[in-house]
Amino acid sequence: MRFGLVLTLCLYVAALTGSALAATPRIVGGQEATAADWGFVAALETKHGSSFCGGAVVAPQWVLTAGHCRLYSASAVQVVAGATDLAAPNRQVLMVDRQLRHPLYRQPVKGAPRADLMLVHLTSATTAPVIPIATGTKAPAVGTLLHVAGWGSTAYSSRDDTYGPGVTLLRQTAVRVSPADTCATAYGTKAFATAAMFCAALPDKDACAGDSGGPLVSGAGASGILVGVVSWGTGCALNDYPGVYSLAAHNRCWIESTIGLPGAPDVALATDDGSLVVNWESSKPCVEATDPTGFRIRIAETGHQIDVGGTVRRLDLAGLVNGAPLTVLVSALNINGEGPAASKTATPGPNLVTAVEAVWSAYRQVTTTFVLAPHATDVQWRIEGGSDLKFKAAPWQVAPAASEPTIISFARSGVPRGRQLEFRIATFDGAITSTTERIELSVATPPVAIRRPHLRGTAAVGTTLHCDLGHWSGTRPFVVVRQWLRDDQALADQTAATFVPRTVDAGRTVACRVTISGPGGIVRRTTSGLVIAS
Ligand code: 4AZ
Repeated sequence: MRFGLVLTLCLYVAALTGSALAATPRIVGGQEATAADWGFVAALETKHGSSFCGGAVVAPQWVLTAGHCRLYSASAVQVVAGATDLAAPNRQVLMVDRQLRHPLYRQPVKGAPRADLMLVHLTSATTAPVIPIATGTKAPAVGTLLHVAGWGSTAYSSRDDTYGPGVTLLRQTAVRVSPADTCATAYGTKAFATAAMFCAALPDKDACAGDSGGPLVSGAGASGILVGVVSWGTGCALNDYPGVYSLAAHNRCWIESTIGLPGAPDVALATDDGSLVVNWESSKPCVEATDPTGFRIRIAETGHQIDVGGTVRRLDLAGLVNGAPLTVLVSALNINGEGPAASKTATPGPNLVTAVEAVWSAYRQVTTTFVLAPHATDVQWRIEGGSDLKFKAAPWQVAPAASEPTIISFARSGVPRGRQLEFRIATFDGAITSTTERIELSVATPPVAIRRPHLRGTAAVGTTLHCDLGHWSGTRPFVVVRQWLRDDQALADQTAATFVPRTVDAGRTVACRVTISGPGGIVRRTTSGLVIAS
């Protein structure tokens, strides 16, 4: 930090140092860094190309830097990754769309931020190498040799509290982990939070203004591990004021939950009348963990997929198939994608309403039958769907509480044949249950004679003749009408199954005309005629 603590503590500095330090060249006190060792280092620049903070590539689209480096809006910032020379013509410049500060970032002492971390999201992936974050929770042992790099000031003058200019070629220096109490004594326990920060120093070597957000690493090159993030300090390379770093390991949970996929949620299923209630909890590895942006719920058997927002924790699935077990998968989503799914299987209780059949009950008439399970309270029901039949407006009906199943039959006339129809019933038990059950009516086929109608009996006066209907296929029910004919003329009132010819019929031809009307159409067939003997 260039401002803030530097100013608050300048009195101490003056008092403790007595004589002001001369400006020291380099990061402060370092050497030029190589891309082989520091490929994961990133620079935060303004759109004019002036670098103001360092950072480390922790995932192809994520750079970890300091919280106090959020100086501009994301659209005003660009990131140079994988380059040590910020002026190199082939340097990789990446756009930024998010700057996520650690949720606990604050400055209880101005200039001495806590949880001084920020994750910067790049609009596209960098090809720069990714540095792993140190495991464990504690700072390395006192005296551990670490290295820090940046494009910040190479000089600081305590005489007039001024910082020298930054550099375009990355510089690095070694520092050693300081004892925590040295640091707490130097800065005060209000400014220095032992668990989350640590100090590092070596004589005349330090990170300085503009190095903030940059990486402090153990090991080198491909075996480098991110241990700290440059945060603040009084001046640079002052004997009694070691550089202060955020402890990366202490914040690993927040970092990993922000740059990685969300974990599988905890899922619980409750079954109800034809429904499943899905409840879940987001897996939260630590309080600072970044919350999922949403959840995805899938039903394996039906292929249904429902996306809900990140604050939703419950989904009611109604109108499910009777008695069939269903597997529900729930996964969490964040800006990095979809996490692994947790799955639970349960069998919803039988629907309150069950579809029995939809049949042609007469020509152009359909009867739909549903059964309501025994119900303790009154149930309202109505037939819905079949928009072409205008069933949408069917009024609610009440089925009183019943200890036995209730049959609901609904007849509709004027239904054109040859149409595939769907009926739906909705029920409402006065509380929450609203179940729908669908039923399909197939296309009606016209009557077709498999065996034609024919006359049985002897064609003689006074002897009974039978009008046999033959055999018919086609969608039932059939309405059958017989008509006896004499010389092709209909005989009034002769529509019974039998006919007894009288003297007047002798020598004439008698036949029976059969009319079969079904939902699929009307067909007429006349038997062969018989000449009546006298
Ligand atoms: C800065 O302003 C800054 N010597 C970073 C680190 C230190 C001082 C200032 C520690 O970026």
